[in-house]
Amino acid sequence: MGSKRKLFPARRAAYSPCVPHDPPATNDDGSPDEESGGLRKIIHVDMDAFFASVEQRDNPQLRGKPVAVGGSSGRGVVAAASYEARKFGVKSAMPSVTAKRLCPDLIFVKSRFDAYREASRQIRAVFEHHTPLVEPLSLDEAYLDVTEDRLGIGSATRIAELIRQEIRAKTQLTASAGVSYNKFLAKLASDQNKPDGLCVIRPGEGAAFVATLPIRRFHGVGPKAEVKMKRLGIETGADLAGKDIAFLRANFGSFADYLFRAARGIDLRPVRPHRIRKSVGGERTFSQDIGAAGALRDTLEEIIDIVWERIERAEARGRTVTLKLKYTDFRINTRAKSIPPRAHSPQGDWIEDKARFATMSRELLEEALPLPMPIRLMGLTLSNLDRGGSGQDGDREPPGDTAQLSLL
Ligand code: DCP
Ligand code: MG
Repeated sequence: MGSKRKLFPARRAAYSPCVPHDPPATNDDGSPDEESGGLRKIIHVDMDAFFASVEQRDNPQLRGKPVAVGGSSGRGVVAAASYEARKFGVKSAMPSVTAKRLCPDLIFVKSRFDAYREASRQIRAVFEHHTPLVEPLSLDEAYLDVTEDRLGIGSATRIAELIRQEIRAKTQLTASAGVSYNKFLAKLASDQNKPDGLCVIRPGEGAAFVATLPIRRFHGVGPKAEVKMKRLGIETGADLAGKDIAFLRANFGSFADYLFRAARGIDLRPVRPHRIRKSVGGERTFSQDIGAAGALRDTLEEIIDIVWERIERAEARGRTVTLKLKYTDFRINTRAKSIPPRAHSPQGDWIEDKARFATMSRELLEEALPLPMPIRLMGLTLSNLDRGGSGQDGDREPPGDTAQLSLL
């Protein structure tokens, strides 16, 4: 989710048949739909400008104004931007200084994770009310399989509308939902009519929907892959669908099979309510190699900030910090530090605050100095995670992602 790209007006213009109706589990003649890959009814729910909306809800003075959640200092990054701020181009993961330049009236607000967690618990209760098959991806989004819903409502579209209403009633926040017959399409659909929107993609419509999309909207296609695809003449889903599997394998290796299916709107992954996350982390590749101790320390601080935010968002608690360095000759060096489990404490002993995480990270770097040569990449990971002590959410993993995500 971290690298989300928001181009709402363009997307809406590109595809608009999102009339509320339900994806049937079968074709008109009653036969199972090939493309539906198992007749599921999937909803993806994603809160609108989540952290920023919570702040606007709790402080009326912020309503209707451009708001960014995050630090405004030199090294700060925007975690969330209100829709008023997005009109100026402000978005998640943008350096705060850039955001301020784009929108001089931008109001920066410090994050309050307790409030976000509380809202997250409320929305999950709404989801669980309708189905036990809930796969949270982060505090503010989840996949739901409502093929057989608890209340026997039957219509996935109706359930999605009810969920949006219930969320609004319980949290005074708005959610967008996508309804379709697989996870890939449901997630694309929830993004389609944001904010406060609903979009339904029925069996048979997936391929046409995907054809219109810029390839950047395909989950997993980051800025680098985008550049490469454009060089190969692939700008949209239709361009991608026009390439055969041999071409895709030659150019994208193991990513090819996913791309081939995605370009046809096919995704067979089930909704998995209990995904086990092994680690949370992030890494940064530099445009110029770094060797000086001062620059290394500064970079580490940036990575600490971003990774800790990610840890909080994932509600993860872990015991081991790992520092990864990739040298200019591509050799990788990792060093780790752990807090020993404390047998007499029911909770064990976890790295529970940022200060401790930061201290352990700094110690790891100091122990590595001086480096034998400059590095091209630095990363931090928290692992040895809590498996359930703090509640149901600590061990969930983001969608189909590797546990570690690139920072940029
Ligand atoms: N978040 C973050 N850093 C990022 C991206 C997101 O801290 N790089 C946090 C803040 C967001 C929350 O996660 O409010 C949810 O992320 P989303 O990508 O769903 O973005 P929003 O909910 O803010 O906006 P949207 O309406 O586009 O979903
Ligand atoms: Mg969101």
